[in-house]
Amino acid sequence: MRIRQVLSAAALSVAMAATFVIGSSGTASAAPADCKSGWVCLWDFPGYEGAAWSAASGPGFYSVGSNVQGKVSSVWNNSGYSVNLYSECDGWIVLPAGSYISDLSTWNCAGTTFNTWNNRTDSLDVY
Ligand SMILES: [Ca+2]
Repeated sequence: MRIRQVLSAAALSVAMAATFVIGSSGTASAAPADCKSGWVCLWDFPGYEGAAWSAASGPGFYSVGSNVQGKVSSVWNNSGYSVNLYSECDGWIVLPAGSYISDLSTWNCAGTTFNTWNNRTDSLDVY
């Protein structure tokens, strides 16, 4: 007995994960300018590279997006507000309007077993 299977070729369309603001993501020349005016942008990698998440709703308290949860390595505050970054580290990082940090591993994470703020940011306050 022959069992004939007809396999429809599944179209493996890979939906590119829409990375909101980063029009030129993946380029070696990533820069804070990739973060639109009015946005607070967070990236997986240092130097504003990799998966990104942003908040553009103005003042408020936000948890970082799931695509960079536990991953944030660089940040740019291109909003007109001040921003505090929070994590399990003691204290917080204050980002005045227009400021950025290209590598959070250069910031000491006190009060924990973690050495730095790299991949630690889990929420932020825009005010
Ligand atoms: Ca990271």
